Amino acid sequence: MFESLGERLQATLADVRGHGTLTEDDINSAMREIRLALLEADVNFKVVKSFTGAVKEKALGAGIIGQLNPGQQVVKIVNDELRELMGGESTEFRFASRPPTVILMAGLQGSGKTTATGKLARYLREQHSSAVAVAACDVYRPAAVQQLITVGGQAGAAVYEQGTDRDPVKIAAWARDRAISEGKDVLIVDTSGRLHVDAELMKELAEIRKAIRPDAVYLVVDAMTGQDAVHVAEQFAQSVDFDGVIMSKLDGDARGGAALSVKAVTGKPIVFASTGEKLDQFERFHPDRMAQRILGMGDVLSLIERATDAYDEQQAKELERKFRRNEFDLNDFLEQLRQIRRLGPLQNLLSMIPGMGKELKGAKIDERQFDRIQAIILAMTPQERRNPAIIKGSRRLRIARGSGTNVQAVKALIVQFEQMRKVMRQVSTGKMPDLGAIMRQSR
Ligand SMILES: Nc1nc2c(ncn2[C@@H]2O[C@H](COP(=O)(O)OP(=O)(O)O)[C@@H](O)[C@H]2O)c(=O)[nH]1
Ligand SMILES: [Mg+2]
Repeated sequence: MFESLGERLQATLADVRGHGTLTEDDINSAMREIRLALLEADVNFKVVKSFTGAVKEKALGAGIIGQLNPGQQVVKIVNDELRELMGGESTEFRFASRPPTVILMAGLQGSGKTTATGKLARYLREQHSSAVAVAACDVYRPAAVQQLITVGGQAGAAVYEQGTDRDPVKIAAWARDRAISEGKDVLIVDTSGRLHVDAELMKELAEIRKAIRPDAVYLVVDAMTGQDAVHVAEQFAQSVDFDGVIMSKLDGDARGGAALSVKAVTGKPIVFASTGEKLDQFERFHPDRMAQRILGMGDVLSLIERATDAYDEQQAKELERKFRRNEFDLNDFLEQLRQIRRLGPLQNLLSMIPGMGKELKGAKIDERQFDRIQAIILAMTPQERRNPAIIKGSRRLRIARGSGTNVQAVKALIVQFEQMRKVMRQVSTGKMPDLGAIMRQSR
């Protein structure tokens, strides 16, 4: 996301940073570059104007002309202004004082509402252990109900639906009562969209809103539509109104304009960002980290947060103990693999590390290799996983068949696992492994 905007801004700022001293002309020409980069990223032109105006004013006002290291100060000013542009502070998901917290999803058809409903349900279950229900109020397309049943199920949410023959306002009210009686923490109401903002859609949303009195209305907008997304948000803000934006499809070739303009134009913050079709490609939106990401400072904070989610200290200690006693087995290994995968696609993970983004753009990580390893381990008996040394001839063949791989792959996995175990054991007992010997072995 934001690749070309990021590259252009980074190039401009690298240029500014390279100057020992800065003249007003230097700043003017940097502002021109920044303005072009933002316009090209489809940022609203009024927003661009006020943005570059603010940066310039601060840069000149900071008295940096002629000073040492003025370039870095400009980078900081741009970073701070980008953050403010996107709303400054990140917006918390707020629970109602009395459950269920009711969320109403709104947005045009295809904006990503149903997907975001599933993602938000999953997020709340994972991050807050919430009992979540989702309600199917898009009754205009039979496939929409089915889609919510699918994603809701994947997200581990209860799906409240009454098919397509009922008034969506009635379904919403029914779902709310049911969420209360079933003691749910959160109810997320998925609604139908239209291809364009129209009076009928607004009326229906207003009626649903009146019937269920949601604690928050989230507008889902498609980042790939750039300025159109912002325009849609503006229209919603004027009629139904909403509390926050879920920016979808920030992956792919989203140029960033929508994400950068929507707060300034509508006054509503982006609460969540959706970055792919999979349910776990969803995160809280942090303006500060997003600014750093655009400027290529790497989203280190985001990375750390995700890493600690999936891996707690307790487990680390337990692991170390196992290594020391040589009790680490293939079950533990499988768990480790799952932990890594829970962090999301490796490609995403790597792009968050500062300086890595560009270099890895061309590289493809073969995620299927992980699937193969998992499949092999899963095809083993518990006994074999505890003690892979017993896996010989016929067992190897059975595992290869069971996992849809071949004997070589099974063999290689076991050899590599044994080597890793040996190294980890030496490390954890304080003995330095003989790396040279390991390299020779694995050739
Ligand atoms: N690449 C990408 N696709 C998405 C994202 N969110 C939704 N989609 C896709 O966009 C299409 C429309 O999404 P859907 O949730 O059905 O939109 P709705 O009509 O608003 O409910 C589907 O094909 C989704 O898989 C996202 O963050 N990234
Ligand atoms: Mg839908």
